[in-house]
Amino acid sequence: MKSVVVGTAGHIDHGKSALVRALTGTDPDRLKEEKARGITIDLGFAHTTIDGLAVAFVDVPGHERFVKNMLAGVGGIDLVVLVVAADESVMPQTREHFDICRLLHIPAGLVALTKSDLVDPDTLELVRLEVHELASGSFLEGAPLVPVSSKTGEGLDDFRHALVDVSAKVAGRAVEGVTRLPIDRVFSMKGFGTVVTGTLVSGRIRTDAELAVAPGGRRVKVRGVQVHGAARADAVAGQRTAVNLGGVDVHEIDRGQTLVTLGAFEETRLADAIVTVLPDAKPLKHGARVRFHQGTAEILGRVALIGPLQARGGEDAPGVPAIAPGSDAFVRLRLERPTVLARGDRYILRAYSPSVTIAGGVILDPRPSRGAIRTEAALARSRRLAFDPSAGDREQADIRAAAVLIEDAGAAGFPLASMVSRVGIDPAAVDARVQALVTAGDAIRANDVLVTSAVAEQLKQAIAAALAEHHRAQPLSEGMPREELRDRLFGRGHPDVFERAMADLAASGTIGGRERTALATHRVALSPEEERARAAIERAFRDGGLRPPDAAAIAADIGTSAAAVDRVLKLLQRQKVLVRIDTLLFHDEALKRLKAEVAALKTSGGAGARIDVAMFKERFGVSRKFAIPLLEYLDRERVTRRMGDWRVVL
Ligand SMILES: Nc1nc2c(ncn2[C@@H]2O[C@H](COP(=O)(O)OP(=O)(O)OP(=O)(O)O)[C@@H](O)[C@H]2O)c(=O)[nH]1
Ligand SMILES: [Mg+2]
Repeated sequence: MKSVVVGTAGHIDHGKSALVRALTGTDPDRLKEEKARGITIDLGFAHTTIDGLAVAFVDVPGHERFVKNMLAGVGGIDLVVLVVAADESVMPQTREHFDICRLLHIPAGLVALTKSDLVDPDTLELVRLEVHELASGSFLEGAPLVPVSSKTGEGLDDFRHALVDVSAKVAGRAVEGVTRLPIDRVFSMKGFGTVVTGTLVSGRIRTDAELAVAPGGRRVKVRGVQVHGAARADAVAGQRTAVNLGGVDVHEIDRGQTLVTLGAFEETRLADAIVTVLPDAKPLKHGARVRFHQGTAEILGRVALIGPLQARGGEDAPGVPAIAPGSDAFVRLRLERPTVLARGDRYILRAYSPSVTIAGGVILDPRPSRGAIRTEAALARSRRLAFDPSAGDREQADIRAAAVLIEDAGAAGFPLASMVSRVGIDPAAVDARVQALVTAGDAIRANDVLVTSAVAEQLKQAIAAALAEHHRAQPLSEGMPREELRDRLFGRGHPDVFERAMADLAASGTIGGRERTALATHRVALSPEEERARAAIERAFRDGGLRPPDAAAIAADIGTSAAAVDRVLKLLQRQKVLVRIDTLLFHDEALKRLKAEVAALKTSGGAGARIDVAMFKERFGVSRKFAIPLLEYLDRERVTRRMGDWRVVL
């Protein structure tokens, strides 16, 4: 069954609650005080089925003091019923609620001319004209305008038909997206515990699911789900939903928090956005203190002006002092408390005092990094992030925005996971969008992060330059240890980005080496003196076999400096020509031969399978000074195993 969430809107006493009651049989005014005073104070809820369409109503208060409650209800609605009493016509909160709906880009709606029983046809016609004028040029232009009387029931059937017609044009919501339920009510139910309600704006909620309450990140378990007053296995986007939560007390949750998929959102206190200032508001000044309304949350904050959407009259000025009524601009919102936001979210701004609605808009980047905003660069960045909120297809704009955020991230990389909340891409579409960015050359993927091609290129150049410098300074070194190279170049970058650059450099044949990384063109360059030393040293160690020579003696013999001999000895060790055992150096060939000969003792059988120090000394013609370290070396190499005074050949 298709379901829609319908919000009421309109001036106080115009018959919003009475209409909902007439349509559903439920009085949405549930508070004692509401019944006593005959006005709506907080949100009310009721549901019904019309021609196979499940309709959930969110009834809002008309009183100007309770607009903040109205705002908590209007966030998730699919369509609005603008209620105008025929005996009073358009009044201040008719306009304010209507403005809010426009700023929030509520996609569809219709108008109920209530209390039709109280007026004559001429008056009704006059009200009709006034509503026409109000709606012209808006999403309500051409919308059904239905006279009704909740008292006599006249017009209710026409209204139901009109409501079904309008609902048919409402697009469904992202059922497969991340779960997001802005909480509008929290209460405790005997035998159940904590229950929260709200309009599920995306994703689904299953019984037994683990979710988080954000901000705060509190983990909760879904014990049960209700839609339209009936228990369900799950609720899907677009439904009014009641969720019974385990693991949390009713006092630990408030309206304004959101029930979300674990880990899907990062909390934020900064957001870049487009703002539209209402025509009859005062100019919105840089630094103005405002009330920010999004979802069911109201948060105090300040507005910083980045600049106009488009350059005007050839003049492009970042950091304008104020936004004129009726125009729009790029702003950075600085909030006094954290919340969860996604690109594409609509919001409303009300003045701090008196609290009247002054502006609204759409979030472009819910987690910008701090930094100067009243600059040409910040303005240019905002323009690249912008999209037309009334255009349905955001794909191209979102890919453009992703490119900006990937640029912002630099070498730290932009996590793929942020494509969902920061770019507003449906999780199911992330892979395709990433592929588009990679194909277009806007990004390079390194495991789970993205960087720009420019950053990847810079990093590769920096690696090559660092290696070239290393080779110049230490020509006898075969290269730099990988870790040292990474620490040197990449203190603040993402390790996967470094690995990707290294892999690319290796694949293109620019670098090589295993334990140490070197430019492929690098050859260990010996000076003539070093070359002479190398040849002499290698010969001396090869000839020495298991009785290697003293390095200092060689230096004296061939008349090279001790420093050159030292460098050559290190080189030969790195090249594994010489092998260090304790304080001694042996030629690798001598050790290999030794291992083979000892191992061969086993196959010759008999007592040969065992050996002690004396036998070893005699057999290999070495003194104790060499015999002990060599035998221990053989133990380590698992050629022999020590058993008391003996060693068994393995
Ligand atoms: N004669 C007549 N009276 C109506 C009609 N609809 C509502 N009323 C009366 O108008 C008064 C206000 O109606 P509500 O439905 O509470 O108005 P509301 O728009 O919900 O008011 P708030 O929620 O406080 O903004 C009540 O006394 C209703 O009985 C109607 O169609 N005809
Ligand atoms: Mg009411």
